Amino acid sequence: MAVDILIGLQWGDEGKGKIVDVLAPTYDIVARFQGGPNAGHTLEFEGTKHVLHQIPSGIFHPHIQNIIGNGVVLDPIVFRNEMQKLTDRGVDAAQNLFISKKASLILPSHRVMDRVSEEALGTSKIGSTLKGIGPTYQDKIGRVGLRVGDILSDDFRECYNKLVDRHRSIIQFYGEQLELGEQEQAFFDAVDYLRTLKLVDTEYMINSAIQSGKRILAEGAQGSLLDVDFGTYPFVTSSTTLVAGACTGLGVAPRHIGEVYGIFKAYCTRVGSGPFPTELLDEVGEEIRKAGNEFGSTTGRPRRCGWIDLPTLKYSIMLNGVTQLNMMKADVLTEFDTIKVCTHYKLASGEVTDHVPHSLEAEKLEPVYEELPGWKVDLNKIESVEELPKAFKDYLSFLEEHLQVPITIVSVGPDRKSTLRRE
Ligand code: 2SA
Ligand code: MG
Repeated sequence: MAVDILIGLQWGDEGKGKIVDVLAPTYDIVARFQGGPNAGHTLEFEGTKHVLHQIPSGIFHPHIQNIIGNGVVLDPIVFRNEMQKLTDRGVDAAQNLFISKKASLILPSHRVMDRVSEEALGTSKIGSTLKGIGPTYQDKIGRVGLRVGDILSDDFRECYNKLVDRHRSIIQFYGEQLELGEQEQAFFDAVDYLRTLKLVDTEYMINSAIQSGKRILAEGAQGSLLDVDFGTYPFVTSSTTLVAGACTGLGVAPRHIGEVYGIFKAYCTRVGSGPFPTELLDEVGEEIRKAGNEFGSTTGRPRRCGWIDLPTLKYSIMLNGVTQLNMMKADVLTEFDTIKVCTHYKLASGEVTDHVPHSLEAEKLEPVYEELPGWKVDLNKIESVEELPKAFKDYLSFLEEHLQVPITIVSVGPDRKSTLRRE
C-alpha cells in the first residue's frame, strides 16, 4: 500500500486541515512530517471550530492512528496545551497519538532566538510566527539539537543546560540577556507529560503499516512556496514542505508514494513578508480578506490577499507530482463581477513567461491577467456538482486546462459538509 500525501500549493493556509478531515475516514494513519507550532490547521464540524498546530488532523477519528513524524519540530509546552484543549472537548488524543523519538524539541530559548533574530533583521524580517521554528531546525542541521527520544535518558537536564548555554551566548551576541523565567519550569513539566505518551520509532510503525496494507495519509503544513529550497527564499519556513519532505520526515521511500493531493485556494494569500506577485493592496484585497476571514490561525495576523497565480501553481504541481487538485474557499469570490487569473509573468526584460523566475520581487515582474466572469451565486448553499453555476464551472475548466491536473474536490464552505466531489 502507498502513502498518499496532502500538500499546500501556495503560501500556506490553503485549507489543508479541512481536507485531511474530510479524507481521514478512509485512512488508518494520518501523519505530520514537517513544521511544528507555526502551523494552524482549522477543522469545522458539528457547529464547532478546532485549530490544530502540532497534532495531526486525524485526531478526531478514534480509529485513526496519528503520527508526529521525525521531521517535525515539537514544542512540548504548546503541545501540552493542545492536548488539554482536546481533552476538554472530550477527545482522548493520547490513545491514538504516536510521536517519533527522532522529532526535534523546541526549547523556550529557541523562541527567544527566533524573536531576537527577527528584530535584528529589522525591515527585512521574515515575518516568522516566532514559535522557534527556524532556530530549532538550525540546531537540527547543526547537529546540536535535542530530540524527543533524549527526554528518556538520565542526562536530559544536562544536555538541555548545555544547549541553553549555547543559546545564551548567541542571544548575547544580539545584545540581549536570556531570561526564561517560568518558561523553564513549564518546559520540564511539559516534558514530564510527554514522557507518559507513546514515543516510538515511527519509521518502523509506518513501514510495517505499508507492508500490511494500511492506508496512510501524510499531512503537509505551510505551503510549497514556503519550502526552504524552492520557496521565495529567504522568506520561507525552515523545512521541506514538498512531497520530498514526507520521505525524509517520516522515513518513507519514494517508491511508496501514492496519490498527491494539491490543495489551493480559488485566490491566493500570504502571511508574513516576501514577494507576492498578484497581491491586491486595494479594496478588492480587503474584500477578499473580509469574505474569506483571512487572519492567521496561529498568530491572528491579517493575511495578504490577491488573485490566483498560475505560474506558481504550476511550479508547485511540478515539484510535488500532484495527481489531484482540491480547490478551497471558492465561496469567498461570490460577490465579484469578474475574477482575475494570473496566467503569466511579464519580466523586466519584456519576456512573457509562465516559469517562476529566480526572484518574484515586484520590480522584476508584472503579472499578466485573464479576466473571467464571476458567478454571483452563493456557492455555500450548493450541495452537488450539478447545481454549480456555469460561470464557476468555466472557471474550473479554465484552471484545469492550464494546470493539466483534475480538480477532484471543491470546497464551498468551512464545514466538513460543504465539500463537493467531482470524480
Ligand atoms: P516560521 O514561523 O519560521 O515558519 O515563519 C517563516 C515564514 O513561514 C510563514 N508561515 C506560515 N504561513 C502561513 N500559515 C502558517 N501558519 C499559521 C496559519 C500562521 C499564522 O495557519 O495561519 O497564524 O500567522 C505559517 N507558518 C509559517 C511565516 O508567515 C513566514 O513567512
Ligand atoms: Mg493555517
